[in-house]
Amino acid sequence: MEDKLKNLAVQVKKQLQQVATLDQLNQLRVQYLGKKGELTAILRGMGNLLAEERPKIGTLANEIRSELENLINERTKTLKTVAKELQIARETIDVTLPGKSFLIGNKHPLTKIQQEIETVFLGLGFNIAEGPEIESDYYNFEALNLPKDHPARDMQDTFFINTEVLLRTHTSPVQVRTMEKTAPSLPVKIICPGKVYRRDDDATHSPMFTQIEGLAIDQQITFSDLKGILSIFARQIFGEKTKTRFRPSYFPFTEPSAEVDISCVMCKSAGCRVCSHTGWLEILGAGMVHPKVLAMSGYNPEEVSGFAFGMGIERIAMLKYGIDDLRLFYDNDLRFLAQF
Ligand code: 2NL
Repeated sequence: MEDKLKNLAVQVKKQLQQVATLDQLNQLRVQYLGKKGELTAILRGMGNLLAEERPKIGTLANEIRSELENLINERTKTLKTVAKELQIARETIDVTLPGKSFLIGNKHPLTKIQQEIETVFLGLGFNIAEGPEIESDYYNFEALNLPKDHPARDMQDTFFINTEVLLRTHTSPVQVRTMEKTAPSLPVKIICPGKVYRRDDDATHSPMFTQIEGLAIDQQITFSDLKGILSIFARQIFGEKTKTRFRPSYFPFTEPSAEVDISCVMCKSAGCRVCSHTGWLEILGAGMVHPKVLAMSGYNPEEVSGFAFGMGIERIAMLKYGIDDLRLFYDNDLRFLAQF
């Protein structure tokens, strides 16, 4: 038994010298040390030994086993290093191959237009104000001269959370909050960008859309100031040749009120499908702040006056870029978004 073990060790060491690959080495390991290997088979035969011989043979067998394991492991390491070095030596790097390009993102078209509009008004001395999207009935409606049973509330089909709390239907509540905080100081010159919510859903209406409203309050603010500011805005966003037109309209929070059109950017007023052959495109609503609205927020309508306007950013972006379906802004399809 002892001889058998020693012979086996010699045999393995000899074979180990000749091993050239990791595969061969693994075969050797299985052949001798594996579950069905030769050393394992010898150990199984120990049952037939005399009791007094067993410890000696057992110790020897374990010694040989660990010696062989160590030798095989060492050889594995060496072979792996050699293999790696060979691979590195063979590998050549082609420095003329084009690099891996990766996709650089761009601003969402709505963000882009919003920032362009903000830049125009910042240049005209306005500040940016923000406020909550979940509002009270008071700030969204009451303070804007829209009492509870006012029929004009129907113009804005609203998501109510309960009878007093709702998703804001416009960013006017931010302006009301700003007036409350500022009064009786003057002036107030702010724009309020942000998400608003109305129960609407088709190619030109979304239950969530983005609005920018503007408000200017001071002594002797007139309708001429409104016309001047909005004409500059239209020219800066749609091009220097853009004309503006003010039509009478109605909003409960302004008096008088107007709807503002620009000369059609598609056909330069020649008449086309986009402007329904009128030569004009409606871009926003505006007016002089209603005296009741001024009074409710802490200003004396006998002493101060102001103008206000509101526009949908989606609509401005659709007209500027010639987009016919508003839902494209929210689909997150890169084929659309990467164009801006
Ligand atoms: C539109 C029209 C408008 C206002 C918004 C406003 C705000 C205050 C007081 C008075 Cl605090 N007015 N905002 C005024 C006129 C029109 O929006 O078509 N928006 C999409």
